[in-house]
Amino acid sequence: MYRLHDALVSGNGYKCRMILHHLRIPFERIEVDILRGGSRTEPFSRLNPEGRIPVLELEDGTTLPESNAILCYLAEGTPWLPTDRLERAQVLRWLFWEQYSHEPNLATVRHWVLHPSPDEDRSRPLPRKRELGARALAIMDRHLARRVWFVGDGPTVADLALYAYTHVAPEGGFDLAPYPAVRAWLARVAALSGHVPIEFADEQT
Ligand SMILES: N[C@@H](CCC(=O)N[C@@H](CS)C(=O)NCC(=O)O)C(=O)O
Repeated sequence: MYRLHDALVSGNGYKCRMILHHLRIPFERIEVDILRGGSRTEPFSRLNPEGRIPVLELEDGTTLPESNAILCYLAEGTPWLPTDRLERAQVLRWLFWEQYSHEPNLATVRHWVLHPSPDEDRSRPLPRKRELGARALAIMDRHLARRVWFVGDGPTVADLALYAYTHVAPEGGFDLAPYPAVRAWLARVAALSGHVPIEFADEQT
């Protein structure tokens, strides 16, 4: 059975929980206390030298870090990852974009707001992060204005990857009111059968 090294607060972990539930894949979930350095230990560095969750551990002990790589691995051979060359490349385009232009702004601001640090002054980088986060939401809104899903005719891992930190963006102070297409798409993703909320801890066994 798969093991997912995970943290319920994490949107990156949530992406993996979502696809596992959608595909009804049994897994064991291991909660890592990332807020107290639980992923920065020597034993954990053998799972992921980067010291971060999520990490998917296969039955033979092979480990796969990086949420979007985990999404692709699990979705292979299912409609969640298209086989058509261009559609698959478009999915990858949104997964790479999420990691470069979306998550570093929306997820980081949410983390800073929910878990203020006494040791780090984040007031200087915060306005720029907010600006870039709003820009990412505007790009999504424009893309979704005439589309139901990010790529093709059905939901793919691109939708799951982008849903994870978009739906909790208000926790970081982002107002979704100016992005009606994003709000309608969030509702569509949440209405999919097999969808689970972010802090849903149950495993599939
Ligand atoms: N690019 C990675 C980012 C993973 C990441 O940032 N993980 C965070 C939780 S969302 C973490 O483990 N933080 C704990 C730490 O850095 O010590 C992915 O998409 O999986």
